[in-house]
Amino acid sequence: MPNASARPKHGRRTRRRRRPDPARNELVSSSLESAQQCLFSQDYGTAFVHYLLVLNLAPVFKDFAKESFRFTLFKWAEELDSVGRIQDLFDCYEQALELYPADEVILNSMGEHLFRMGFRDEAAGHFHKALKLRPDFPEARENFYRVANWLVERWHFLMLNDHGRNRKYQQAIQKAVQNGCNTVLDIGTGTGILGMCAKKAGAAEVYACELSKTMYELACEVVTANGMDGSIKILHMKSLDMEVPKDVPHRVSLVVTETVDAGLFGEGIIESLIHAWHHLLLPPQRGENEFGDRSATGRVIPAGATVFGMAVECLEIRRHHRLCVAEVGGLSMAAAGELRSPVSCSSEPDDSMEPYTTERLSRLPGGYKPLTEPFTALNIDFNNVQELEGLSSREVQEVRLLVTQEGVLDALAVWFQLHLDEESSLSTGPQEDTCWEQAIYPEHSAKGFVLKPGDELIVEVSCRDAYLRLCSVAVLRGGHKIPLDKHVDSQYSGNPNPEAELCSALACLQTGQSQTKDFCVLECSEMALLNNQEYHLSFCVALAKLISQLKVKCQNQEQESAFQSDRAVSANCSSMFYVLDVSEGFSLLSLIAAGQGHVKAYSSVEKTKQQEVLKRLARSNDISEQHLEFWLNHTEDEQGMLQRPSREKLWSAIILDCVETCGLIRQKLMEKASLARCLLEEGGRIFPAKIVVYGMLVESDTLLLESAVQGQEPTLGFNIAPFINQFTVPVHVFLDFSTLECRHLSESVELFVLDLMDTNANYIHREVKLQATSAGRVTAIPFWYHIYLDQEISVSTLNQNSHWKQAAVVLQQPLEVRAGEWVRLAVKLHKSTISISAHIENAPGQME
Ligand code: 44T
Repeated sequence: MPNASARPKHGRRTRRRRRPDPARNELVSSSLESAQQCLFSQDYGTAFVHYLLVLNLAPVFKDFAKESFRFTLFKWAEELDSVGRIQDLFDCYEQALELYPADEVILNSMGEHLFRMGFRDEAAGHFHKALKLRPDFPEARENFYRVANWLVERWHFLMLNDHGRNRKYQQAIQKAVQNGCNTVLDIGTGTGILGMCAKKAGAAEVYACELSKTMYELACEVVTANGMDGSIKILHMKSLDMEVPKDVPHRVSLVVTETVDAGLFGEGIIESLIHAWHHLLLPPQRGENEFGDRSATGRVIPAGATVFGMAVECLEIRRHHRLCVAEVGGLSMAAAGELRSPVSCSSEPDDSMEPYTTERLSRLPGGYKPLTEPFTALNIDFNNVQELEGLSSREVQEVRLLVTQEGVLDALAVWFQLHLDEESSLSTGPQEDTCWEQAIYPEHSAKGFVLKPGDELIVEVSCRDAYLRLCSVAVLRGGHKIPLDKHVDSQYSGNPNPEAELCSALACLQTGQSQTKDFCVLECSEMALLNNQEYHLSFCVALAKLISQLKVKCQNQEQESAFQSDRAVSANCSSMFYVLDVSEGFSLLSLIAAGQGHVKAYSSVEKTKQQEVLKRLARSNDISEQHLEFWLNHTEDEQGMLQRPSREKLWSAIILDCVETCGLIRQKLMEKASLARCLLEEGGRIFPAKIVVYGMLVESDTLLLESAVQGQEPTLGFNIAPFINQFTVPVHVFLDFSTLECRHLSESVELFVLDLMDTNANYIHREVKLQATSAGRVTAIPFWYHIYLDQEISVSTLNQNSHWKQAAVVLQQPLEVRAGEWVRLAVKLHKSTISISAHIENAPGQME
């Protein structure tokens, strides 16, 4: 990775006064002149090299040349980016930062490149640095807010606000230290809290490691602020890379860790503990009082865990992981082939698949129905290294679950109890009042399989690649075994038609496809979008309306010109209308457009498998393949995306994807809309035409707990909040407003209108007054959108079947309101980021 902090070492030599050197001065001034000339003639690469030479030889020019140098850098980087010279691009930024290590504009811009390349952590670090250098730098602030979630994940706030969890860990650590565990290692220390607990409990030596750079730096700050910087040694490394005596002088008697995710093993706790037992911990205690001297043995907090599972019916999970509809926007989906979400734990291992996703079951819209009693999937002793090592080689275990309620098998939900020691444990179960989410293993293969009371569900439990895997394989009903997975079917029960099996295997060999992987993967949000019939129907109707209007217009024009010129006109109306769909990811809208007739539609779907699905659907829905093109197959790079088709034709409609699944307006939406408008034929339209943003005043403690460490009380007596709260962001995303625990303090109100057909009509700042309907503390303003395809047809991102989540502005200071009181909201839109501040309106105001 580019190392932006590399700085030239300023030795004594640079401080000594230089004697005038005419040759050098000559070189500097001629290079400076060349740099300016090259800049003028837009030869940015050469200009950049000249500037580098000038500024390295004559740092006195740094102030003078700063603006032009930055401009040159950004232009040159753009060019390098467009031709894919990524390493060169980052090399240039590094050279620039060596010259200007504290230049927030360069840092921010490098962050943007890093982000686009997928280096989110590094990007976030750059934005953070830029913002520290200039806190009022709006671009860096906006970028930082967009990525802060990656730097310091939101669950840190939840965990620090979870007093029950904090206290239990503290007590367990205290007890262990009092019982003789004198040397402690905190693996994955986060803010440093567990390490500090050990020190406070009286441990003689405390070590901590943390692999995230940001968290490591944060832990150092926190430990220093609590006066423990001399007594806790924090290492920025993965525990797996630690060695005795290089990193820790000798083996320790206690490892404390909370490196567990909702699926228990996702943060690599098994691997970390196996390594710790082999390299970092004293040998475990074997039996009671064998050695008498407890300090010579090692142990782990938590001591172990029990994992539970349960089969559930849940529509919300179903619509994010399986295709549930037979028809979408007038298209039959029968020929789509198998579509899967990227979360799968099926019998074929596939690295691109995550075995589980996470949800807080209690907050799922529409709730869930347990179909079985909870069962114990696994018991694991963290103090037994043989058991830890045996996990991955352990046989697949088959568990039989008695079905207690009738319902569709949609997923297996998993949670666990973390046994801190013999006495105390934490539970992440769906019924508990904790911050924990549950792991969800969605069901793919058993499309809509209805379980009945008395059935037995056979679940395979295994541990592969250090993940716990759960897979429903079959149902026992009335003495018969009904397999749930067709691959399992052919593997275990023998195929009833071996000839067909052979043919299909041969076909796969010829096409180079693996037989078992012949499905198309869609993101969960893409799957939910496919299942959203209302959305597609709205587009279908709006598109049909537009095309018929354009046809009428065309006919009128034809008649008119025929009348005027009194001769046959080359009939244009029978020719095509062009529709471009620039939706992100998988979208059926181009196909829906093509289905209108006389439409040639261009899709932006990039992935080959997804293109194949669209082609199959075109064929099966009697849409000529010639009416569907893949736009990105025609253009070299993304920048060419919004160009007109090669022939002299303008677009009749351009479909823009304007709201991200997380609930925010897409970045650069307005720029795209302006560009798109220039490419429309007369009477052509952009879909959507406008977006109206709605919001509401709410009181929600849940949102506060996710946004910052709350309250004035120090956390377990430690001063942590001010440090981690630097990473608070004002806008929360991926909310489910329908299940958010909150009190509504006002009606919903129109906050903002974004007109995409006339961007000049947009304001960037608006004041909205609204009346509190009841008394309370306004802590947040959730917002959502009505997306108007035309004057009449709109879709709301708040709909029950929406693939969109909602976002909310969390106020820095809660605002106390009385019923009937007026609140003034200042709503700002900077680029595509909404910010809102709220004030009590003293004199009763009028609605705008
Ligand atoms: N999320 C829980 C996971 N680490 C919690 O870098 C529960 C999620 C969650 N450092 C909603 C609610 C909740 N060596 O900072 C991280 C990580 C670090 C290591 C050094 C290692 N081998 C590791 C492994 C991980 O440990 C920290 C905590 S891990 C995740 C904990 C509230 N959504």
